[in-house]
Amino acid sequence: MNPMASVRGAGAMPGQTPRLRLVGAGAHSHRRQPGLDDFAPASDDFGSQVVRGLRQTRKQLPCKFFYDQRGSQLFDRICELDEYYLTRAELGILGASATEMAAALGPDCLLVEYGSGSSLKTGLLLERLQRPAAYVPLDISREHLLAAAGRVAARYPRLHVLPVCADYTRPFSLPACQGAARTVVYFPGSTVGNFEPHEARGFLRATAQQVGPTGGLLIGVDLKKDPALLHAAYNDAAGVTAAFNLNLLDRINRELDGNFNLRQFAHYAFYNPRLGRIEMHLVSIVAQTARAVGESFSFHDGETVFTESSYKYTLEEFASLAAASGWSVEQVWTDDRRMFSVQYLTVN
Ligand code: AVJ
Repeated sequence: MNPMASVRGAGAMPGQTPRLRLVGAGAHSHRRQPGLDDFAPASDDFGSQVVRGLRQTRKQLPCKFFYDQRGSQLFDRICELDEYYLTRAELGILGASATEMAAALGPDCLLVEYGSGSSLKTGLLLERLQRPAAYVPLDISREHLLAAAGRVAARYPRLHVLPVCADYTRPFSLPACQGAARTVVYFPGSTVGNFEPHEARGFLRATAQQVGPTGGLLIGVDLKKDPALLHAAYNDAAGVTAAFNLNLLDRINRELDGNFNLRQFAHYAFYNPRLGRIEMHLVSIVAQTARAVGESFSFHDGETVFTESSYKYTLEEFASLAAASGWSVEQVWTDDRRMFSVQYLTVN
């Protein structure tokens, strides 16, 4: 499938001006594809980070590399699991309160979604926004991004959809958009939990810079709760989370000429109450050596590769994190079981 066809899939015929406006290349983007602002890191970035992570005494791999096409598909399946309460709770909050959220964001806002993935939650919000200036889905997975941008554009033919392929932890510029009253970053899914607290502060400060003094941030934040519920959410019975975690090694095999034996690694996730985070690891269940990027990496029996942190916050903890990073929490919405929160922050 030609992704452009789907991005332009708002009914435009050849020679006709598409109703979907695809403009605004940022200063440093690479136009690998027309209509896409592409800041995606070159693939050697993956290789060098894998080598760096696996050379350490405590081996680790950055969780952003989970989201290749296969990983993004597995993540979508995670969101449908019984045990993975996060997505359902967040969708419930949006369903109940999207009108209030849209009112908080105000008219003519430029909505930028970080890590848009399949843009599943966005419709609820987009439908209630008053004259949105544009929707900018931003994701590291180019194929997933373009497919989702195409679906949003087809569903809302009058909306400007301006996809940006970027790693939002690296510098990038937003597409120019005239007539926007404010820029609001939408960061759902509690992905902020993947950052170490000091990284979260850095990210929040950078986001405040990105949106400017009139900007806002609508963010999903998972809350502290019974560790048994947290544990189950990352150890689903169907093994989808395990497949998601192991896909990282498979991706190394596919893209970096690796020879990891996936049957000799196990998914291992647990809640660390002292640090208030889920830790996800891949445990080597035998002593072994694997190769990738032309290097070899040895593992002791029981040695782990740390693949993801998912921090959980209390409302108070998150408010003080925000305050330390240039933001004020304006409004908080939660589900009745207080599992999850969606929060609207404005720049101080
Ligand atoms: C998308 C980062 C929020 O931490 O819950 C799901 C990713 N990892 N299951 C999370 C994830 C394992 C997810 N975030």
